Amino acid sequence: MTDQSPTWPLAPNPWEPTGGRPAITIRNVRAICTQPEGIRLIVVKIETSEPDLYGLGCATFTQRPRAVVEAIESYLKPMILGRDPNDIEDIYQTCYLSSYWRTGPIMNNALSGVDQALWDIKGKLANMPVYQLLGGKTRRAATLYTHASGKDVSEVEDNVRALMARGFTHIRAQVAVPGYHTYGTKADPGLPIQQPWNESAYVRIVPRLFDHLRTQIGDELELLHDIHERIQPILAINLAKDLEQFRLFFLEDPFAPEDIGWFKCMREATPIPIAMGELFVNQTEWEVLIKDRLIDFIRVHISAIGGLSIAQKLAHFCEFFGVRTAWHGPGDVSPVGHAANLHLDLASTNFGIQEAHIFGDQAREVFPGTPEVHDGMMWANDKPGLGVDLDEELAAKYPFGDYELMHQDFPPVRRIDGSPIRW
Ligand code: CS2
Ligand code: MG
Repeated sequence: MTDQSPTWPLAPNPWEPTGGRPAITIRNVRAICTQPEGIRLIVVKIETSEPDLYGLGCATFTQRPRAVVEAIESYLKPMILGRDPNDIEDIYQTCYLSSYWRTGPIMNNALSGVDQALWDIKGKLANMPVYQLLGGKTRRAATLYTHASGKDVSEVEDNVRALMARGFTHIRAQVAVPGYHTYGTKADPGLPIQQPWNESAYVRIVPRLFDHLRTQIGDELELLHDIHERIQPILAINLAKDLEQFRLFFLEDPFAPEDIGWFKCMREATPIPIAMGELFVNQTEWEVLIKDRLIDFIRVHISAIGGLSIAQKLAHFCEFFGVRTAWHGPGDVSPVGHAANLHLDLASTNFGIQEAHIFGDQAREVFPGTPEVHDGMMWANDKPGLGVDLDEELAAKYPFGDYELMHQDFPPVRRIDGSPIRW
């Protein structure tokens, strides 16, 4: 660990009298990379001048991790060394504005790592869990949805039943389109690395899946589905109309961020509840959808929009328009990031649902304090701050793999004629 304190004050607080020094200062900022489950995660650790007082924040952009690490180490760290970790809002704004060109998943994730770590520190200083700082609990725990998939409708049904037996009340169902690589289902090892895709086959099979699930399982279970922006906008509208009869809890990402102009057409065509936003990175993308009440759930990836500070503002903005929260919670959000989601869920009146990723033992050992999941809900552990720690020695045992092979995790998806489409 490098002690940076001799370099103080690199960035003094503008309101400190000349020569004044805040009682506590940031003395080191590090980006820690680990992949205990084979998914690349980045966590920022901010160390302070107080012995043993540090904070952790999620900065995971799994597809471009090296760029995020560089942004943290070369640009944000020099700007915040020596500053008072209490000044979250000012540090957020200073970092945000400092590049002149703002937002984007790289800079936002870097900023989120810093921002969440500062909330973690503030919680520890106050001796309170972060949800207390955000306004206090308005629910016991966060209701979760998790994922069931399968190679055909009966395999999906079996997996749905298994999750129901574990207490889940909300389940996202995805079925493989035979012969094609289908988002949300296990990859078929027989298919080539250039993933073939057929959107007409997909929109035919999905209504059959939900017909099957409603017939076999009944009406009580809350069902969800993710289109993952994989089809033409007009096909998404037709699919939504076909699915209306199955009363989904929500239909996710029917359009790509580039196609937000289509949401008005969707609303006019069908009352199906819509969740949107995991690819959003700035306010111009979500503002109109919320204020015109064109979506029902905001689903941003909190680290991709810049962290907890902006996510809380977004949650409050949504509250005024009757839009609920459904923060993105896949395996490429670290346990620290899941805890940040959870603290905001607990404190938000307009919480809707939380996407769950069930971490295995390895990840839980690397991240002691990872939120518990039981009875279909996620529970905070009530420790000060975000409540999640990082065992650095263990984390180092799961280094990132070969970057050149990264395309194997996210290979290009192509139409049958070979042309590329959105992932
Ligand atoms: C997703 C993710 O959780 C979701 O709804 O759409 O699985 C997404 O594909 C990944 O986060 C991409 O890295
Ligand atoms: Mg999704």
